[in-house]
Amino acid sequence: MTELTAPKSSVTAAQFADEIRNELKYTQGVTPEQAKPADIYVATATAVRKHLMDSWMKTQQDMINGNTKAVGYLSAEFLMGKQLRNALLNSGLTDQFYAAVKELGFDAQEVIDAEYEPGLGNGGLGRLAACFIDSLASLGVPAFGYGIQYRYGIFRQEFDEEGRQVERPDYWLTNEDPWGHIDYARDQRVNFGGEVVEEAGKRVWKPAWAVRAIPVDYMVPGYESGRVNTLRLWQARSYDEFDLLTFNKSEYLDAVKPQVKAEDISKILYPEDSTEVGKELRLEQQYFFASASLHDAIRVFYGDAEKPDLTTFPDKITFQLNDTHPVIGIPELMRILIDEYGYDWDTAWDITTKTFNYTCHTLLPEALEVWPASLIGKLLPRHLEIIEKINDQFMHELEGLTDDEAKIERMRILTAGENPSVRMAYLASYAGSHVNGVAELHSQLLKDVTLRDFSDIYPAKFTNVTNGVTPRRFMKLANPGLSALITEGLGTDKWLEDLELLKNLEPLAQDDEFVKKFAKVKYDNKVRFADFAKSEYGFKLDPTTMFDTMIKRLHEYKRQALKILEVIATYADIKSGKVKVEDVTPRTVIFGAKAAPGYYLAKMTIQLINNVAKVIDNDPDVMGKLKVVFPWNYNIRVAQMLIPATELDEQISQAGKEASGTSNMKFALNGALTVGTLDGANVEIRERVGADNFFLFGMTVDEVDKMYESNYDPAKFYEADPRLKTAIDMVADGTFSNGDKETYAPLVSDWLTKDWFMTLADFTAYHDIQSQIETLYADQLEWNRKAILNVANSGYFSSDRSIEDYLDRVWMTGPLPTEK
Ligand code: 26M
Repeated sequence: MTELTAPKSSVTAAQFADEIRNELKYTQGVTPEQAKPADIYVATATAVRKHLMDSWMKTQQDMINGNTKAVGYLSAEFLMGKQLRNALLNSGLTDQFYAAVKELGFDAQEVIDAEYEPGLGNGGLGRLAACFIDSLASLGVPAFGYGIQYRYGIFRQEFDEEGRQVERPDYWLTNEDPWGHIDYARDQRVNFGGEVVEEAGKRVWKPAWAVRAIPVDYMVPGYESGRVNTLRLWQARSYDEFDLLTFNKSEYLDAVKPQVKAEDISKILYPEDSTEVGKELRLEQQYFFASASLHDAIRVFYGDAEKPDLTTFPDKITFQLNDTHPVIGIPELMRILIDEYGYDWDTAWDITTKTFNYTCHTLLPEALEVWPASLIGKLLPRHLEIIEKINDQFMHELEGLTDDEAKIERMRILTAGENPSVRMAYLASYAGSHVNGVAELHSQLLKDVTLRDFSDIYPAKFTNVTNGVTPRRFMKLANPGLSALITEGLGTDKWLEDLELLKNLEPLAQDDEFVKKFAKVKYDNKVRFADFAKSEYGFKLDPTTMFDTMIKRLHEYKRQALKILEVIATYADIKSGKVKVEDVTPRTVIFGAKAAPGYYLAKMTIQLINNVAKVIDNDPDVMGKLKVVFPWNYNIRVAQMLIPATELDEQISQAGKEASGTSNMKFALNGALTVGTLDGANVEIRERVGADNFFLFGMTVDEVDKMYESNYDPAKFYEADPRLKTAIDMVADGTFSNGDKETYAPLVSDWLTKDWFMTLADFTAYHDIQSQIETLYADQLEWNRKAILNVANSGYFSSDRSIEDYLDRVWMTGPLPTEK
């Protein structure tokens, strides 16, 4: 770890208050008397940015002038969450902020609330990118995050009267964005369309239209590292080039059409996160940010030199492809090197293959991006030629490596036949230096199944890097109570930089006094969440009940259906008297999930959960025993409130489907116990925290495979478990739809006839584990002991450790040197 640390800022609260006043006056033109919380927020953010400026500039200088290879993290999504408190923490100004704001006569919470959360991501993949750039900066590794500044982030979710999801536009830039600095002078031109012609023996791309890419820079301050990296998000603007011919005919609206189209490119984040959308605009987005970012990196390291020596490019920066979304960057770098800088194919290929690495985040075959060659040809004709040539070279190379013709055929990047398409994961696996999955099990399945042929031929490329989360945001900021207790228990706060130190909490799990303090922190967090849920959503939560949480995108494979069916069955058990009211462990079941707008069954599941919640809430028979709430518009802010308040965490996906999961790590680090399957990173969490401290249930990957082979029939499971039958019958008979039997018919029919993710097959096991959970919960001291053991043994799941693994296994670089 780097020696260079930013000591807690020496600025006093009074000085910081003056800085805020100064910004109010000279940047915003308001007096402290006129100021509203939103003004104080902007002034504070502006002041904090100035504090970071020297470190930011120095980090860039050290990167450009030194010999440390930088990292370029190419990602279509960065789900950053609010910035203010994180920036204050990392610039050592937190205490000064609270005191200064008080001095100015404002409520700090209102100032913090004035920031609008940027939702520039769908879920796990986008949040991982945000954790990774935090860790890169905290470790002092020079890095750029490169992505898109969407005008509209992930939709704002509302529920209508019937409990259905309604999507509202998320116009997050309605107010000032004090963190983003638009750098007009460092724009890039991104070309599209047209044709390729032969000129003097060379293939020359004559594009038909172009978009101006303008970088918006966000500072990424490291924690105690003295380093500040850059998140560079591109905004699409049009060039001021009217179609003069049309314009002269005074057809104004037609003349501005291309301009409007250009600006559409960065307008919206696609809310689908698994099924292939295959939309032209999406490919435009991908090329837009990949191309701008590669040109930007060349400019950063070589200036505007006309003939730079780009054979050194892979020594300057290594690019990580966050899933297939930026993979079009591979043929783009080939094109830049060959067409713009005159390198021959082999040299360009050598540079390109040394430059890129690829992370896969899925196991669902339908989520692997495949683009029709015709679409690529229309939008990027030169790139299609290059991809064809890469494919030819690849086929040729394979012929030298294997005699298995079927295998060679299976591995085609460009598929054969009438309507060929380009498999982006294959392109990345061939052209990239390294390919990694995001948890042990996932990486193994990639090698054995999804990318098996590639791993057979290029075994050395494949590796694993288990995901991680940043303890700064998800412990220190989200859970100040637990953080203080950990610091007290360990006698140091160094754990925030070296999370494995949490291991030293282990003996304290046997110290009843400590366990009671821990329980108190958890209880206070539950009260805090209950207060928040009251004011934000109007929910009445009882903090003495077990808080049982399932937060993640709504997907069939994640099996929110399994949870809600168990809730329904429990409800029926209480109603029928099968379970005595006094034997019930009172639970508050909390869901948070957005469904892709076009995902029919996922949206229907949301509707079902909302209506189960309503029916239970209106039923005096279960009052105080069972409650279901579904806070709408789950986002990072809600996560930061809810995770610390949770006691039981649901990670119940079908084995072999969740690549990793990252909320499972956040929960363990915040002292929740997990009920989960052997899927994704659950496997590693359980290994570390100990089987006794984890509620395992359900089929394994092998059992799942066998069940598919034996022609899985969900109806058998429906018939075999009376509780399951009752629950499904209640959904079917209109109990949760005012008697209407049609409302959930498609869902019920899917369960009984398809149930692709085997919710029904795992139902009985999921119910059986509940009595273990409840028995342990009845003994609060034992429960909390186990919760502490989860915290103590989860230090591995810091994103700092993930980044160190990437540095060692993939990027082969490290921190900038520090001055002694
Ligand atoms: C693709 C094409 C077109 C439009 C959108 C997409 C797309 C966007 C997001 C596809 C997938 C996207 O995200 C997938 C994702 O979040 N995967 C999750 O990644 C996490 C971090 O590695 C893992 O922990 C989760 O298991 C995995 O589901």
